[in-house]
Amino acid sequence: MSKITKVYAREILDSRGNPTIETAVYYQNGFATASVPSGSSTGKYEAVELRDNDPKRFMGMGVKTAVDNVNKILGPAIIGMDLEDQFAVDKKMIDMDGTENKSKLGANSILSISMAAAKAASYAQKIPPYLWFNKLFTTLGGKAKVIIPTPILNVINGGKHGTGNLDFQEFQIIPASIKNYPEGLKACTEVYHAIAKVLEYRNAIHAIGDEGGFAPNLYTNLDAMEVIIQAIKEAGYTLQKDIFLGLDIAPAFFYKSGRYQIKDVTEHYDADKFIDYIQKLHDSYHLLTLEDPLFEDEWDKWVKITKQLGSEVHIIGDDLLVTNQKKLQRAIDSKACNAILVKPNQIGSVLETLSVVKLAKDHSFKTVVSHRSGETDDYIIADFAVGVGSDFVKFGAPARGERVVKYNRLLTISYETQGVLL
Ligand code: 2PG
Ligand code: MG
Repeated sequence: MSKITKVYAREILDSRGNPTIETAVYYQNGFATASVPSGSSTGKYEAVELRDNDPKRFMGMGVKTAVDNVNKILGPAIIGMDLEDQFAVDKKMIDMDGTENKSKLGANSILSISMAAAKAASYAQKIPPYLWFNKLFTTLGGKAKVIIPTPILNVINGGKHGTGNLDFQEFQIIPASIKNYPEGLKACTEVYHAIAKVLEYRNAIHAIGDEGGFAPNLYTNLDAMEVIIQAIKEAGYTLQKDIFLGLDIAPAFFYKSGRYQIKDVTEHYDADKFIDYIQKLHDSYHLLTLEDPLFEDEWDKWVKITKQLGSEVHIIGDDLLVTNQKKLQRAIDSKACNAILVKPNQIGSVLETLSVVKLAKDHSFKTVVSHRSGETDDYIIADFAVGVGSDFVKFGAPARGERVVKYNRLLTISYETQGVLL
């Protein structure tokens, strides 16, 4: 047993230059830190990320209140607790907050301690964090093999993460799951570089968006799909053999007055017509994954699209489910989707994130452990994903430090689990 001896938080910056929280959890012989990411295309029902809203600091984006909540309220309350009793530590903090959405003490405050505690517990036991997450998951009754998930790489950034002229948020490539992880990552990275060349050739600006993917000045979503297909060919790979396509539609960006308003067509679609449009898109591009195809409140229409496409495509609920067990249960009961995006900061603790993954797996939902668009250089979600045996991970493009640190962590784990020491 290792006792928690000290907890200390501070304000740091995320990849967008906004403040976020980093917390160190100490035990007798050491400490570990964890930092919390932040979304921009957030789901309406996510747990609350506490911001100071003080216009004099960081345009209101400061997190000093969250830092104080750790240093003055949550930290002191868990000192002396057993570091290896993650669930007791998490439950204590959840109870202290006492709200459904962590609006009192903040999901960012609670998660920063929760993740740092998990990391510290693995250090204390001299095992890698992914093995510790695996043990925690098994203790909850979950079944998971320690495997490297298949990466979903976001190579073209539109919607809120791009420059604004592509409606869909993420245009993704996914290596075939038969490829081992280093091979798959290599193939997707080569395609990423080929996209830059294709965009250059087309005279399209190829600046980088929030998640490291290109944010080109193309005008239609279909143009972006075609650019990727050309790049796959030019990099020497075959679509649907080596590389598959995925999308995060994230319609909150273009869903206005109850209509889906995309630039590809002049008509403003209702949900039924938008489903027809997506069906055609799938007929042409054979999507492997489709995240948030519809707005998060149109549950009935989610049921319809899953009935229509769910046997061929992983229909992933992100803003729909916000890593929330109750919402996931509703999706399981109503068959509103068949896969879940898992973002620890949407719910705010390791315990609740593990529980969501368990519920998903118990009902054969695919899982995708995901970063946020505002990230830090913390790699811990890579270990989490391996530990729970997630089917997929989504960490952005194979570029920018805060994204590659997670892909590189998976490389380290994949060598380590094959017995190759670095
Ligand atoms: C998403 C995420 C991550 P954000 O919608 O899936 O890619 O974006 O972190 O801005 O919510
Ligand atoms: Mg999403």
